[in-house]
Amino acid sequence: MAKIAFINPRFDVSYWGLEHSQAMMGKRANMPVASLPLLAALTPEEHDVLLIDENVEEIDFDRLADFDIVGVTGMSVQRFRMEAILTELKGRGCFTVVGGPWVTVQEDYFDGLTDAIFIGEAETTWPMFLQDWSNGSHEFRYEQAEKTDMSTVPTPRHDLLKNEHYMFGSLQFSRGCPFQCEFCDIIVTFGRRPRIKKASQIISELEMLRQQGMNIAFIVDDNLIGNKRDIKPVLAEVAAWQERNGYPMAFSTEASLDLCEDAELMELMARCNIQSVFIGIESPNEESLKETKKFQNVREKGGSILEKVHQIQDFGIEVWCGLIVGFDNDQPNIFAMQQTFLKESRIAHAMIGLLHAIPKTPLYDRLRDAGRLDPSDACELGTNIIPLNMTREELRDGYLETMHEAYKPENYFDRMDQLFLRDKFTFRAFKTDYFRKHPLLRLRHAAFYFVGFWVVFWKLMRGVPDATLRREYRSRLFNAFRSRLSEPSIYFYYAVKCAMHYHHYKLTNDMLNEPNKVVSSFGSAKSELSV
Ligand code: B12
Ligand code: SF4
Repeated sequence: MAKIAFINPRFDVSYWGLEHSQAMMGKRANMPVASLPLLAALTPEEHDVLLIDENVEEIDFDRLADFDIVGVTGMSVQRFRMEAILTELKGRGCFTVVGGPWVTVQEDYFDGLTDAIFIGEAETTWPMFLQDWSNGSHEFRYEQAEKTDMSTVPTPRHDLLKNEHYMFGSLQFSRGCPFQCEFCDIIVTFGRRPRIKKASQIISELEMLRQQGMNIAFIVDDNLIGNKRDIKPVLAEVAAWQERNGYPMAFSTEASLDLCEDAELMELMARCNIQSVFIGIESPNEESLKETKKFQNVREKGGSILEKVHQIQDFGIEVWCGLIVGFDNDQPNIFAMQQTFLKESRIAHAMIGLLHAIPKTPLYDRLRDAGRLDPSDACELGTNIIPLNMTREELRDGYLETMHEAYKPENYFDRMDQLFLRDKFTFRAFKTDYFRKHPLLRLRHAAFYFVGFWVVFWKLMRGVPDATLRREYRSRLFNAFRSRLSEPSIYFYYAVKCAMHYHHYKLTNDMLNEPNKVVSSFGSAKSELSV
């Protein structure tokens, strides 16, 4: 029997982390990483497992010195903190192992700090390693010969997480994506053939999340609709579960833009109560999309990107998006193009990022061969790529300017008001037959959202230090309240979006004040390594 701990290192402040809003909402992190509870479930029962998420609790290094194995996970943006934690653990003589997205693509990054590394998925290699370790004959590098058969993945041990500190839970339906974007490491690691869990597995997981008091969850799939045919029956069963249980859960997820082509799929998602989708739109510049092989976003049928986004919104699913600047085909006017696109998109939340090259991707290889990669690990300029049609400083400054424009209150609320007030967006999920036939459920939801609205309103008025912003939120919220009086779900979400705006706004302004500490997808500048 071994004592095993898994650690998820803390994230620096980022667009996604919503750090500036969380404290206001009484939470410590947006969501737990999905790997921790899954690794616990993959560990045979005879071992003791402790999960530590540094985003919600301190790491007790003294206690860890007693553990037989300490595993660390993490993605690129966590690499400096992973390194610091491993250094501290090694200093205390711990046996350490590392897995997850960063070591998968940069295998030698933690050399000297770890006793074993796991490349890619670990459903078979983790139990195999434990067996080897028990026999005293473990290897240094583990990589699965075959991709994980998703129908065998156990229910993650959500019960081992400190769920009360998260805004929402996480769960996974599928892995892999059929597309071929040049910058994407997901297809390098998880492949282009989407693999989906059985509905029964997902339902067990939903039951578990419910037991843990979670009623909102992010479906962490790379692209939920990567295999449209096979995901439909799974969604139908999840929708039936929601109906049987009176819709206890609400979801958001990630999907590709071709979602708009399939009304049946959108209807199933709505019936599951998937309320919003994050879509990688990346660029309104068609040449850049072609360059990066994001062909699914290049206009063929069904209209322009904007029209496709509007179709999904008009159906009743909210759209969030990712935008990238820095492609070879991007000229300095790309920043204005992105701003215009966003303005017309009615999308409130856009994660604007600098193109960066992740090791093992085709983009990385191409730029390395062209001598256009900055090998330095520090990222004062926010990315490791050397752009073609502008200087690195121009790219960084254009990125900051685009973020600034996107989250200026007047621009953000203009997008919100176009969607929610002018065009009267409603969540399709609340208009399905089931909801129509269950007035009591409608009433319960309405009461929940009504109370929720005032709670968030109160938190905003107490938590936002800037009086001008508070005034802006107050007037916007009263306006939303008045315009959508009979639809509490809408003004509740509007209030939540004010809280999110505060995070984006503060993050952007902090970056503008210190441009050499730019926060990006590649991580914020290496700051301090001490534990
Ligand atoms: C869902 C998701 C998000 C969510 C949730 C993130 C979160 N905090 O959990 C959101 C949307 C918030 C998000 C944000 C970001 N993300 Co993200 N995200 C994903 C996505 C699509 C799925 C992650 C997931 O939950 N997978 C399911 C779990 C079960 O899989 P897993 O973590 O890989 O774990 C398995 C193995 O890796 C292994 N394993 C993992 N850890 C360990 C540890 C040990 C010891 C062992 C033995 C094994 C092991 O075992 C598990 C079972 O097989 C991945 C793509 C992907 N498929 O990995 C990108 C990904 C992880 N994200 C990435 C990035 C860069 C980001 C952002 C910086 C934004 C961005 N894209 O620019 C921010 C980070 C900010 C933040 N504070 O979270 C990159 C990381 C690149 C890299 N190679 O390091 C990825 C790979 C995709 C990408 N290229 O954009 N992300
Ligand atoms: S659509 Fe998304 S997940 Fe799929 S290859 Fe492109 S970037 Fe990767």
